[in-house]
Amino acid sequence: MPNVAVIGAQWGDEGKGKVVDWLASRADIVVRFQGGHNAGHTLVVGNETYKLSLLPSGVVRGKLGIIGNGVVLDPRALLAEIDRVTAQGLEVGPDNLRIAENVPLILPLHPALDRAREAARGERKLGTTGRGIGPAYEDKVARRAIRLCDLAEPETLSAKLDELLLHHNTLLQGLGSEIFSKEALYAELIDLADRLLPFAEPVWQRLDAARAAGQRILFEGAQAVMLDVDHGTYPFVTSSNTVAATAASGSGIGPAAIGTVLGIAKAYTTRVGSGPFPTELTDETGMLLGDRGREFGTVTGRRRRCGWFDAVLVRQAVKVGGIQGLALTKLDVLDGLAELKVCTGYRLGGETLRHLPAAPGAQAAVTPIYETMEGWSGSTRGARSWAELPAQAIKYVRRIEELVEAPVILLSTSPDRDDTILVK
Ligand code: 2SA
Ligand code: MG
Repeated sequence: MPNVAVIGAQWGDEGKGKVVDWLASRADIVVRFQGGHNAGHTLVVGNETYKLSLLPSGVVRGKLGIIGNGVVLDPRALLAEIDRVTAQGLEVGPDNLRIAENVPLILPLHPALDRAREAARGERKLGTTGRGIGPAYEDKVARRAIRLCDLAEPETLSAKLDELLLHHNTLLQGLGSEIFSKEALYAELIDLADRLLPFAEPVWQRLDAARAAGQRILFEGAQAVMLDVDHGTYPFVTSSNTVAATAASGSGIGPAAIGTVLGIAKAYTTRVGSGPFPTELTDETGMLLGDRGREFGTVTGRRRRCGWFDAVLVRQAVKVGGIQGLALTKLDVLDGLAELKVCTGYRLGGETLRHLPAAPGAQAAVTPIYETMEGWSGSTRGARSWAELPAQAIKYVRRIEELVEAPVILLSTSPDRDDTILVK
């Protein structure tokens, strides 16, 4: 297996966790390169269910996990997650988890600002996860972020906190929120330093050495292309680049090392949070997909919006995200539906579009052009070979490949890791 990057091809929750887990067993190192604890992966291993947010999925499989510089790291969330999986019997320590020393930190003022802003937006809220992801990336780009390495330099930390608080307390006051005291933040960070610093290192060196030694690296994306800060449904996006190219900049390795790019797509579409969703179903079929697919957010428990497969959107994700092959998940949720619809284009005014335009007004106004396909009556759940699938299900998959212009190379037929069909 060459190196592989796994990214979401829709709006997240495509089932990346399971596919990453499946691939992790064939890799030596698993790297997170963007996002933070807004991500949520559910891994089912035997009788144990792990809910991971920040930890690279490989740690469940005894692989080395790396948190790259492109992530925004909430130290308290990380330590809580480590404690949680430790209680489930896993061992997580500096031997199997390394963190980029230059990773920016999420501090308590970031979720406070995230939530205060969302509240101020009212009806126009973005539907963020409230984890402080956006404000933390803002601080990184504005060059005032506290980074993990700063915890080793108390004087640097103190000076940077002054600058950070000057900025944030002004903002928080303006929003009518509580402000933060430097003393408390400083004391907390110094306190966390002992537990966190043993994980810190220039991870780019380790990745370089791994590459030289022919080790296999798996890059684990979070969120999805349609939530990319450049290529997604802006402003209803997350604050990082989620495309495969970010695997390089977000971990400190060249783009040639990324290897094969695998996109994950559900056999239908879901979205959590606000923003345009052309194929959304607000009727009984939408409810059915949500109930059968158990469409609730891993992190926040929010009910996900559901709709038909949007081939225009996934095709766009394939192109801008650099996706070379797709893993299609949750096909079984469509079992037994008499008829299926697939969106093959949009109508806007008198025009037919084969892409999602960038302007928010246009994104909200497009209406889907559907192709209707016959459903299948048999079950695809738990199928482990192509031969076990109903003929109509195979037709559906083949049609998706044609429309999105990428081959389906993996098919996942249940949350169980072994219920996976390698198509080619
Ligand atoms: P944020 O918090 O600033 O990243 O939110 C901005 C938008 O990005 C969306 N977003 C997500 N969408 C789907 N899944 C995500 N992670 C969790 C999961 C979601 C959960 O994997 O289950 O538990 O609710 C995720 N993270 C961010 C978010 O909904 C906003 O639209
Ligand atoms: Mg998720």
